[in-house]
Amino acid sequence: MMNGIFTALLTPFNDDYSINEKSLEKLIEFNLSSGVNGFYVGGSTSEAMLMRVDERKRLLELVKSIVGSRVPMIAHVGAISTIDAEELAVKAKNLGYDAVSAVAPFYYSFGLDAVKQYYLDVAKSADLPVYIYNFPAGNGFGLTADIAKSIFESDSRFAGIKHTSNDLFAIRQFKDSIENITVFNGYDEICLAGLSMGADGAIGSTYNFMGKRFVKLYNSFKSGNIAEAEKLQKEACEIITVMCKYGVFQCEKEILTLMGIDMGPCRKPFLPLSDEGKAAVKDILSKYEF
Ligand code: MN9
Repeated sequence: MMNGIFTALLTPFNDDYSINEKSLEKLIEFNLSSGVNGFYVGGSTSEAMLMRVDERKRLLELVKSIVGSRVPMIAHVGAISTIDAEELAVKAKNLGYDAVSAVAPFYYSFGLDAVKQYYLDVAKSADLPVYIYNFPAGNGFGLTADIAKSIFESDSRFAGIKHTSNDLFAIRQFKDSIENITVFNGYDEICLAGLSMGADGAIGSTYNFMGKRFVKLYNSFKSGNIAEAEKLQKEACEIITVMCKYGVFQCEKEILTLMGIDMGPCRKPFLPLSDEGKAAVKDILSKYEF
């Protein structure tokens, strides 16, 4: 069973938007030294939806070759097209990933039966534990405990859910209606709340530079030091509030670049960080310790 803090890994790009392999290695080593418990590779944070399938496969390959077997790794393989998701799932399996995850197919407002079939196809192709990526704000499909239960009953490979939603009650319902399920909290700004509703861990983008803080928060929560966990969450929320204002991924890349890991730009149509955003990031770096 997986648990703890998993970094949803960013993808450093060169100025021509190709993957910056040197920075990727630095970013991974920095995260491992921060004590994170695993990596979620090729998800929203990696800008996977702005990459071609061959680039997504290359990213999975690069990350696995750098990390090896040091921590568990989940490959996100979700795509609008089942064929693409299956191809990525096979790649993840062949590379030795521990599990796959997939966002529901989007854009065409697929019906529930189509979504279920997509998940079954992904599970069969991957032949690995599958984590459903529930991200209703991003793709319009909201997973309920009833739907999750019917998917989990259809194939024993379903292992968990990455729950990127503010519906905290749903975490409790997933945990209580499906035996042995692993639930990861998805919004870092409510990490502690998610843990207190039964989440086994958290997967998030801000852990790229705040891994140490959230590992400490997780350990504090587990050992019953709630005051410490609340303090860590409160400060993280102050930081994330600023990031949400100027662009979460752009701010994360800027912070890490200032910390010495050249992260480059986000892919278009993401806009570059504004001058005001850059100043706000500098201010964050001067106020908090990472
Ligand atoms: O992977 C991330 N979700 C998305 C999880 O980016 C959609 C979160 O870590 C958020 O970036 C973060 C800021 O809202 O909580």
